Amino acid sequence: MAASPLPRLSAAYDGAPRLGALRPGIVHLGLGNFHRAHQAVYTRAALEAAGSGADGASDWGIIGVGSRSAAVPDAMKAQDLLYTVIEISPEGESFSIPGVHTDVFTAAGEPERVVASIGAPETRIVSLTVTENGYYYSPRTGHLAVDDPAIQRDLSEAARPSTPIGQIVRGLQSRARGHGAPITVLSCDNLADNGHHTERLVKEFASLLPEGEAAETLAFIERHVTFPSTMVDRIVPATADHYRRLVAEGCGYRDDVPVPAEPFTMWVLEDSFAAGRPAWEAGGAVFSDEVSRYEELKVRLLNGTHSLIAYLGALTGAATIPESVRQPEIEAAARAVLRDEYRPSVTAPRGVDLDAYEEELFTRWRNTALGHRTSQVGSDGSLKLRQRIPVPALAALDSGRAPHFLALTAAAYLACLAPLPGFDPGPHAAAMVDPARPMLARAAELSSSSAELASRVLGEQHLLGEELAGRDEFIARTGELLDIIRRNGALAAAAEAGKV
Ligand code: CS2
Repeated sequence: MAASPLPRLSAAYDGAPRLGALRPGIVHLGLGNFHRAHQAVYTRAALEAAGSGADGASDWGIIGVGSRSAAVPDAMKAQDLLYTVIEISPEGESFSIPGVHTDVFTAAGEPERVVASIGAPETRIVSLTVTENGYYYSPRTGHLAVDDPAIQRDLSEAARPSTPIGQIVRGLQSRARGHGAPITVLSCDNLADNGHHTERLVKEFASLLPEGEAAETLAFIERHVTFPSTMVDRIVPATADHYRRLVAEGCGYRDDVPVPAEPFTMWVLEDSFAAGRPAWEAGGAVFSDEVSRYEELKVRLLNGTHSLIAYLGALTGAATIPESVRQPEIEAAARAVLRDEYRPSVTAPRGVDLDAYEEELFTRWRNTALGHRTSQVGSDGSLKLRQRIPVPALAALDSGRAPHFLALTAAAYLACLAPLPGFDPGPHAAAMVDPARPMLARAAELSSSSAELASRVLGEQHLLGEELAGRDEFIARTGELLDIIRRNGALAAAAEAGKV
């Protein structure tokens, strides 16, 4: 006899965790797993704490805007906009349903609606998780990529913008022309100084509008828009069938788009909101005047070390971060890069103990139940590494120290992503997605040695920014370590990197 199909999440839902008459106050760009397991969970806690639980009303519901793929929006719509967050620790799983979205759609499908939603008077926050890739800035200058065809199109075609910066400016422009109500733009991406960075790009885009429009929009931004910086942290893998099965077994319903996440979660924000905010502190968010310190700490110690673990691991055949970091040579390299090369470049925020922070990171990375994939962390390295490596590498070089393990990170990245004759980086490296692949393939084709490849990619192509492009000793060390990886493997390079 065929097993009877499980009820859908929406049908099985008894309504208990459902918030009352929820009204949208936030438009969120980037309906990925990270947003769904982070901001949505904090918002849930805020709404419950505000007494808007089962029967109350609340004005901080979220309109979730996906970029292209309709898969998550469609699945959420089929489930009454609900989905499950599975918190996964070695001790077991726990399940929760944030239920804070009031609508979801895709920007590619309904571009006018993105502008209208950001422009609506009831919208008081527009938040973003669009990844490093979504900001359309030149890594060389940090300024808006004005020559990018997508930015050009968004500048000439007002109604249907496709880039997040274009969408935000067009939305702000409609506020400026219409009701004039204030709004906060809240970047939640892993970028240094993400608030100021976003503010700069928004203003640069606005200043390129036709003269009168530019002046009107910029004046509105100056007076009525704030851009708080934030530090976001939670390891959130991609959804896979395994997680759908966990929900079916643990909850007895079918959820097509559950989100797995580690138990750890952290959110630090500047408290400068132009039109109010949910009481996110109810979910543990911290409002601080030291956000940039938290952000540097996180982007370097966590994300930077994570990249090294991902690339070395992938090269050794490790599918996941825990499989990678349990290899003694990789753990030793991770500790060395974190302690000796990232740590000297940060100042601990008040009350943060860096030794404890480091130990907690290793505990998080060892979470085998979560199975965060090396190919996921290794993807988009050409954009991520620029946020992680250059500042600490330059600081080390300037103080006379050679950052061997930062060079090893760059070398392991090249070994994974650049097609090298006679070298197979394995399936996990092959699964990494990166917009720089064509550039790396060309550079590999033109290079007859590891040293030459390192010099083309870091020197000529500025993979790690302009300043590091001029530091020959860093580039030469990257080439040497790449050569060791090609000849003797990633573990040998990890073991040898520090022995100079
Ligand atoms: C990771 C991050 O993919 C990556 O580059 O380092 O996604 C990391 O898991 C999160 O930033 C943790 O907050």
